Amino acid sequence: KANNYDDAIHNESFEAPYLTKRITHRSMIYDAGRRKESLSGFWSFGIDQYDTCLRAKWFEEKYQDAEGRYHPMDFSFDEWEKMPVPSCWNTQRERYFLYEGSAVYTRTFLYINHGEERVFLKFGAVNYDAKVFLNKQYLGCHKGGSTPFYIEVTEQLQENNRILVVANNTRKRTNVPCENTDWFNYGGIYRDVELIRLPSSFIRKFTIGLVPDGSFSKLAVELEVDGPQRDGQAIVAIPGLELYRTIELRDGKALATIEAKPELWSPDHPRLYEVTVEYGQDVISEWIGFREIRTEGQRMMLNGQPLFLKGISVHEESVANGKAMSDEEIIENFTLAKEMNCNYLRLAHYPHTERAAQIADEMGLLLWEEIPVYWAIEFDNPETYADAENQLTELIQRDSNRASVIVWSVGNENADTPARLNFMSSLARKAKELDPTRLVSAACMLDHTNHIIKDRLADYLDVIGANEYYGWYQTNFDNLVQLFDNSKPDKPVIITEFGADAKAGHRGTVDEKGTEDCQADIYRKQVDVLGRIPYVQGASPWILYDFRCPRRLHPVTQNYYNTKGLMSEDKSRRKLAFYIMQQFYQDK
Ligand code: GCB
Repeated sequence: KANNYDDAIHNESFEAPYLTKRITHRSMIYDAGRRKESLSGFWSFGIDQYDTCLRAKWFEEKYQDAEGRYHPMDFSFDEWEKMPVPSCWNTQRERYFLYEGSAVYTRTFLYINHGEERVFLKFGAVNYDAKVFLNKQYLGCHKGGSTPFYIEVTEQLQENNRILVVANNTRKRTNVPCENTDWFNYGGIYRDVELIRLPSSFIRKFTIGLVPDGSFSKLAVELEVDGPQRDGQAIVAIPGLELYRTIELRDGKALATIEAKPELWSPDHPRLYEVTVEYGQDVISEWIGFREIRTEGQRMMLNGQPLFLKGISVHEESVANGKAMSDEEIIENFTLAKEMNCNYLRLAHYPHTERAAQIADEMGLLLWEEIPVYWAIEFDNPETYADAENQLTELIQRDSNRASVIVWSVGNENADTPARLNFMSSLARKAKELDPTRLVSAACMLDHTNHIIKDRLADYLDVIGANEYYGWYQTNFDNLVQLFDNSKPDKPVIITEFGADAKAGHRGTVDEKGTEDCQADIYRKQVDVLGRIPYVQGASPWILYDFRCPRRLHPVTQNYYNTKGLMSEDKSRRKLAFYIMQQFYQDK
């Protein structure tokens, strides 16, 4: 009783005030092109279904006796099983495959100061709610399952450290996404955990990009520093352009325009330049491409030239690793997209790893990046909005220098209600405010009663994303032609989704649902129509390969997979429709 253990354990609302401190985009650090130190590897791991760690404050490690035993003897971190970080617990142990809830991760690590003055912890992503403790102290809680977060730990670090994370992937109505999605809800710390060592004053934000004025001759640079040295000079160097510029910072900020004529980045010519920025002791050095994306009436323009987006949608998933995809798996996906003659991918339905955009920069693929404002979000809940806006901000800041990224999508298939319009138009405005150089879009639901592209959100978008399943969910295919005849958009339309389920190798007639033949027939009809509509400026059919989905119970054609892929889930088999897209894009 002396330690209040009973009180804690019986306290139903363990989300006590001490756990409410939030980690948001405000603590982000621009970290591409910086040296980091990995804390990834094997961590002690315990499934904690009843949140006893939080209720009984295991992280305080208070109850250790002289023999090193913990009281009550409900846990022993060092004897726990080991779990690789990054990974999804679902793919690591068969018994955790369907687990949703809290799990505790902890490890010890040594820290030796190398002369740095400030140190930050970076988590690439934890799904969904992450409560972080260092040396028995609560550091904060991050919400959002797919974006990175950062915590300054300068004051808390010692030579011997214990870090502890409670990761909780419980689906909730109030979350973004909410509890119902058409994909698998993986759990865990599934992207890298790293330490970043920095001088007392350092570059917190850095963006560089072509000024989108059609001249292709100016670069805009934005810098923000943190620390006591708020006035000073930064040096921006691009050796490949023989460019070396000093930029003055006033009160921690600088906005500068530099004359430069880089070779333009495009899918056919993914030219990257090494860019270095120095401020005092701090240095960032990374490879960056320069290109311009904009719309002109109903057309998309890349570097001043009309562009048709030959795309495919893709989830962040592999059979072996779930969302914790390796570089090799990302490269494999992008190589398959290229084999299909794609120049573009829609990264659905949440931010994929930052490695995806870095690899797309190198391989020459354009990207649509999205936040999981998916289906029936609590659009009238201000906290849900704050969560969505925070995820959007974290994504935009993370990928601000990736030439491959051309579209920020603020959501997918949400019914056109007043609350939703308010919520998503605010997100669209936010995206524009944070990044006026890229296009803002959303995958809209169409009016399938009157067969017309009609969504009030379209007024706030640069490009209209349109999901349609004519031939599948909308059974009468002919209505697609009607839909295009009825619609008079004043901006480009990208068909963000169309498709049909088909089990790889399952053959039959075009009328038999779930066969490759039926899927291929729908694709044939779709591309025949889409190819003729002038304002349709691209497509990203649903989807490159089959993915896990708890909603898909058909034992023959699905077996807990969404089988709308153009390939089987292990990517070993191309379905007939793969070749139809390949041909369509070759001819386009
Ligand atoms: C959609 C959703 C996507 C689903 C797909 C389907 O419209 O945007 O997430 O997976 O349909 O297969 O039903």
